[in-house]
Amino acid sequence: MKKLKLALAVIAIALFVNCKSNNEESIDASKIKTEGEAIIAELTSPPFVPKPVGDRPAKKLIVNLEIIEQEGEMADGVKYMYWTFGGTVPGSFIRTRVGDEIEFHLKNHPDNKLPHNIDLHAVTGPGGGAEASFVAPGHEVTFSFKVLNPGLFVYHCATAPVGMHIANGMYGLILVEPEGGLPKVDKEYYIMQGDFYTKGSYGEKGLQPFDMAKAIKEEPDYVVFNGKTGAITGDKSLSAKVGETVRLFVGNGGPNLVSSFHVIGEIFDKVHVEGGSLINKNVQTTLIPSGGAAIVDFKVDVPGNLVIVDHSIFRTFNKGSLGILSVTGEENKTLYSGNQSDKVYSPEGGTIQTMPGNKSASPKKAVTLAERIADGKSIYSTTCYACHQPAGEGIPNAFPPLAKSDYLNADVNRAIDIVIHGKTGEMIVNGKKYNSVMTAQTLTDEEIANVLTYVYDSWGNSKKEVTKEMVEKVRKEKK
Ligand code: HEC
Ligand SMILES: [Cu+2]
Repeated sequence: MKKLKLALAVIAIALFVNCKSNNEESIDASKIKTEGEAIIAELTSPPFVPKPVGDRPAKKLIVNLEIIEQEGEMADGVKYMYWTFGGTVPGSFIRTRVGDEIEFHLKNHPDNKLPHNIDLHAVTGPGGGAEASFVAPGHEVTFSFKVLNPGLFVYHCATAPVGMHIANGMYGLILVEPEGGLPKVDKEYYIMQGDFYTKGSYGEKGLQPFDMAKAIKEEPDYVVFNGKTGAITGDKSLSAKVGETVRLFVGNGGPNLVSSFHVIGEIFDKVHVEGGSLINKNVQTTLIPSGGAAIVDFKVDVPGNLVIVDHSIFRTFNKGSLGILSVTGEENKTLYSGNQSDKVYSPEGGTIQTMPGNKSASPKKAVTLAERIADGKSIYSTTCYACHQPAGEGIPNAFPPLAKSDYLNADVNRAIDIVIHGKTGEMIVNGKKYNSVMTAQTLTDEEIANVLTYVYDSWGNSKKEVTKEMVEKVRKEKK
């Protein structure tokens, strides 16, 4: 009997402690009083976010958001008529804290053609504000709400046809920080995924109208971060230094697709699952529903380009959902060594012993030019062709052509360097702009010589022979 009582007491204490740790959630935010003068909310364009709220008290916060319908560029040479909150896709980032009273001014620019409104998922009230905020071109509406729940929330237009307004870019994020703010980090960025439906297929030039039939079938031509391909690559890449903590506020505007959000070469230390208060740790890929969000925190420990993707990976390589977080700083060979050794693997037990690191013992040494080309062809068909295509024709806007490539033919050392080290950033091949990522190829110098000789010998290229010595030289010069 005594034992039973003791057990019950332990359970009771455990429950009590448990309740206490969830206390943060049970504060009645509707009772938080605002203090001092009203302030005007700082709004930012992606990929930037306003300053953290820190320990400021709850306030009356005035948000001025302007709707602008304007033509923009979806991809190189591909124009699209975007409908925006604040002139960008996603719309301006709004940062608040629990208990703030928001006085929301929604302005519809007089040059716009259509009425719009806003549904903020952070609003407790009918339509998330949509009913109160319906606004015609040349008008401004005002409505107010108190933010009660901490978290990262999507806002979007909810004017009929709702799907079309969202598909044209009318979404963004509003962050409600808890009392005292989120834990401090070194870098914060704003990313939002969206799917787009155009009359022409991926990469087709000119002004592309919205395609309702494709939207209904949920077959987008573009799946992108921040409204267009390449919005966060090349010189627009996100950046951080080794040792810094990074926080990404990630939203998914949809209208249709769910995002399998992943950063290649990183593990999320912390994820606010679905943008709420539940924290998951040590996450590889986090699912972000359409109309949902997540906050992901991680520390960057080694330098390099981290590739931000929707891991439904055809979207990344063929529809545009690719971004870069460029990390600079000191290498740490204990955390990541890079390629340490690449030697001949012979399951039957080879008779030729290979010295570690001595790549010249590769048995595939070509003697004649014909042998070099034959070996290069087989390397090409296993290593390069998935991206550059069987006849070197490439894929428009994704992978540049190697066939009759002016870029390739102009500079052999540059081509060797690209195959050794990979390449990212803008390049122009045969008059077309590419801004993507080619991963470094782990090939021996001999193999690189052979595959490039094959490429130079094929498809109307300039018929150069690339030798192992040439590759070695580039490897030494461009470490
Ligand atoms: C994962 C896809 C991928 C693979 C595999 C790949 N490449 Fe690339 N390659 C690219 C991309 C993307 C670019 C453009 C990079 C940029 O935009 O900065 C590129 C650019 C190039 C260029 C310069 C541009 C041009 O068209 O002349 C050469 C040369 C090249 N690659 C050769 C190769 C060779 C040879 C191989 C095989 C050993 C190979 N690539 C494998 C994706 C790939
Ligand atoms: Cu709208």
